[in-house]
Amino acid sequence: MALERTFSIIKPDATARNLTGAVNAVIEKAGLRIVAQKRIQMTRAQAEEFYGVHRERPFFGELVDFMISAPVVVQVLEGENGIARYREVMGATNPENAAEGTIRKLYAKSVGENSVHGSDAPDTAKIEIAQFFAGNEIVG
Ligand code: IDP
Repeated sequence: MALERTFSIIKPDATARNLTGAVNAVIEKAGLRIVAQKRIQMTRAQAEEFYGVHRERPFFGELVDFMISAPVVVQVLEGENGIARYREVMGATNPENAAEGTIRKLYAKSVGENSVHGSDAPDTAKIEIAQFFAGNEIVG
């Protein structure tokens, strides 16, 4: 199977607790390669654009405030079946429902402050990667 790329964010709750390396260890052990990575402070406009699909949800304001509350680490991950594989490694959105050994089971604080983002489909992965990385910043 061909390698597939997905977009990942290590969210503010994780960076604030110095868990970037711990999260990356789970990612790498799962066979995904980090082919681009940078630590940034998201602007409100960037967070609103990124989570635009959730604009009408009751938690949208809270989610945007959270995403700009501390730096995040944005990443491109690559692996076989990379999008689905990373969703598996992340675990369920609500850590209470996440499987043992997943990033969210290990580290997430709540359904909102849940440590990581991963793209849910090829078209969104492409859009999300392009929002944060230029082509020459990704080295596979
Ligand atoms: P996902 O991140 O597992 O794909 P989505 O349903 O797409 O989950 O939600 C996007 C993000 O919005 C979640 O990761 C979480 O940070 C936040 N979120 C989802 N549901 C809630 C909620 O009920 N309260 C607060 N934040 C939420």
